[in-house]
Amino acid sequence: MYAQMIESSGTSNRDEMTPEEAAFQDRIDAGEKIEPRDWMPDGYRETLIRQIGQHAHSEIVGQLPEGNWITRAPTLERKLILLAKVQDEAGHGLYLYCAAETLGVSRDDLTERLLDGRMKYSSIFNYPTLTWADIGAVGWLVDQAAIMNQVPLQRCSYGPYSRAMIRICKEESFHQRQGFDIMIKMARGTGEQKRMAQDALNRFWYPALMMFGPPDGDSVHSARSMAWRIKMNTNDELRQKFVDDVVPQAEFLGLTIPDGTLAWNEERGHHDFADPDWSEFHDVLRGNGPCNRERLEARRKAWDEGRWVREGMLAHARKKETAKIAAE
Ligand code: FAQ
Repeated sequence: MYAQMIESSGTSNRDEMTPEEAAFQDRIDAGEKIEPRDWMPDGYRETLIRQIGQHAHSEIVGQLPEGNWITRAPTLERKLILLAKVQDEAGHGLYLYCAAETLGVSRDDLTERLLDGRMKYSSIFNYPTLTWADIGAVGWLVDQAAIMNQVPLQRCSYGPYSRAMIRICKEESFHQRQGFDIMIKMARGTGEQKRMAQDALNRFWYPALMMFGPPDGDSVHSARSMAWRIKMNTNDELRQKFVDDVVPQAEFLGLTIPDGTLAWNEERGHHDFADPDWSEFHDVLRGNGPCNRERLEARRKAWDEGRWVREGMLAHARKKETAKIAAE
């Protein structure tokens, strides 16, 4: 099916390519990395800016639902671990903004595109973290979904993005483990703790499935992005892999995935499962999720209140540069 979509998008139709585009596609097909100074089609550059920028915004906005629990973590050890995790997410955002900057877009521009609605961040961060068990569910499910998507991206065609992914994936693995560890404690704790763990799974299951994007038939960018190796798998392939991995983990925890249709399909060698409510997904993307307004407002406030720092840093850098030129 994907071969057909790529064909119909014209991406792999060599007859329609300019000699430069054909040579570029040959490099991609040979598994070469594209570096910032290399020639690239405008569409390749724009797709990368969109995906990397959206990814960077997700890491930064993703700090908000977890940051919300730093002061309320149940022990000092949990507080330290959560603090380190949230700090890692900030670092991931910065690596990714740097990777996007190599494509000729500034961080200010990317942030403005986010704040005025031209760019998105992951739908998952528009859901609230209501209890401590939600922090476990975010690490277990959200980080696991993020890893599932990002491990293949380590092999993507754009050098700076693939290298950023290598470092990010190492840290995400630790994040997933800390989430699963919280879930083990909660699921094996008191009856009330186990109920909280189940409730967190109930609320995060379908939003986690939505992280992989719309079903393949509705994914507007997949065919082109896969031909360019900006994306390595389809949305449905990764969603299936996630479900297959998480089912035994939920069994280990003694928790029930909130999907009555979930069953192992011997013929396919995969689990059958129910789709999320895609109308909810599109509604969240349109800005109508439970926390969309709150999240954007927090980003806007941080951006406005940080203006004096950015201006101060710039003035300092300019002064140093002027002094350097004068001394030469
Ligand atoms: N949320 O044609 P496709 C993390 C949009 S990092 C919002 O399939 P594509 C770390 C899509 O942009 C999580 N929008 O799009 C962490 C497009 O709209 P546009 C983020 C979504 O790009 C953990 C439209 O729908 N990871 O969690 C979503 O080929 C814990 C059509 O969709 C990345 O960004 C969505 N879920 O595939 C932090 C990984 N799905 O732009 C803190 C890199 C789709 O035309 C705590 N990104 N859309 O207006 C990707 O791999 C891809 O961009 C996909 C979407 C797979 C997300």
